[in-house]
Amino acid sequence: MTPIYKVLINNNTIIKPIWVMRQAGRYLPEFREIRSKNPDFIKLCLNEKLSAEITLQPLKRFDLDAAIIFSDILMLPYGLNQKVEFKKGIGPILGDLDLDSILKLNENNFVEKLSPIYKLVNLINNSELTKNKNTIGFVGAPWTLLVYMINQKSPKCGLKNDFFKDKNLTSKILNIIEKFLKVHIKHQVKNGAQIIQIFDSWAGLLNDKDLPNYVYEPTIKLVEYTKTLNIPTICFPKGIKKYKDYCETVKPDAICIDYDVDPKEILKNIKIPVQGGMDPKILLTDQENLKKEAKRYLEIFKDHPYIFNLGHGILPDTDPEMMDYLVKTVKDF
Ligand code: 1CP
Repeated sequence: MTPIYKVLINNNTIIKPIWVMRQAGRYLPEFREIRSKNPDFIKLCLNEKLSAEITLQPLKRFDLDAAIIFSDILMLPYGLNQKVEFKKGIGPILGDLDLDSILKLNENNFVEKLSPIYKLVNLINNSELTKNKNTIGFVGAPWTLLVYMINQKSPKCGLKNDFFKDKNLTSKILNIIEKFLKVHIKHQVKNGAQIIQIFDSWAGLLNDKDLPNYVYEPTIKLVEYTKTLNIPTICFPKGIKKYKDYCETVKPDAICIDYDVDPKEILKNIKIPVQGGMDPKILLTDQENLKKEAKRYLEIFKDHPYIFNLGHGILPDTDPEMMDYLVKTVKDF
């Protein structure tokens, strides 16, 4: 059994496996090299050979316990025929949403459009580099995808004023998102994804009273669906305050925590395996500080099933040497 499965399935508290969100990405010069020759990010995600190479880049450098497929949560709206572009310095820009055409879309067209992603999962799962390691597939949570699809750009500067105006429209879109997320999960699993992480990067935009409707209920359906495939889920509801409530309601196999939550509170209140937490900015400081912070998390979760990770994606300015030092620190613990 892989180290991460030991934690997720057997609740092993002795080993502390590690993988890092955005481990394949802009902090690696070998990634930037491929990226500079491939200005169209969506096309890059649909090139399974290059995506596989990118996915495996961090595994060639560091002793990580999982590969997370190089893809994006916004491949879902792309698969639903909403235009998605990534603009340098701005981020994602999405086209207008055509509900009628989305309602007419069938599963086969969607799977056909995203088929390179499923081929990518297969390539990763069959690589020598992922032996005794897990292949992690992922999706955006329904709420976070709804945010991008309706807002049409990053909500970094807030949501459109009329975001919640048409409740009928939001509920219809949520249903469509949920339906196709299940399809997307099914095909990743069919091709060898052994864990599904659900990224709810914008859960923190909601008031507590709106969490059940937009976050809990739609996510429960995905977690339950993934359970029927015998695959564990890790949920990352970034920015929420009520992690205990979330875990008791959504019941994922593990919870990924962000850097704003107090890990001691989590330890006290949460029974399921925990992942992540350390602030990615720590990797921009020095080795001594990095070791101290990494050990703080490892000490706190010493007797709890814990997968080491950061509290959000590794930052593009990170020195790969610091990542190396982090992985070694965790492995030596
Ligand atoms: O070179 C570039 O400019 C591309 C940057 C980039 C990368 C490396 C984007 C654009 N996506 C990715 C890959 C990616 N996205 C992965 C790869 C696997 C890995 O972790 O190594 C994953 C898991 C994602 C997931 C993702 N995409 C999330 C959820 C996690 C998170 O960071 O909160 C989100 C919100 C996105 C949307 C997105 N894609 C890209 C950007 C810059 C963004 C965020 C835009 C915003 O600020 O709203």
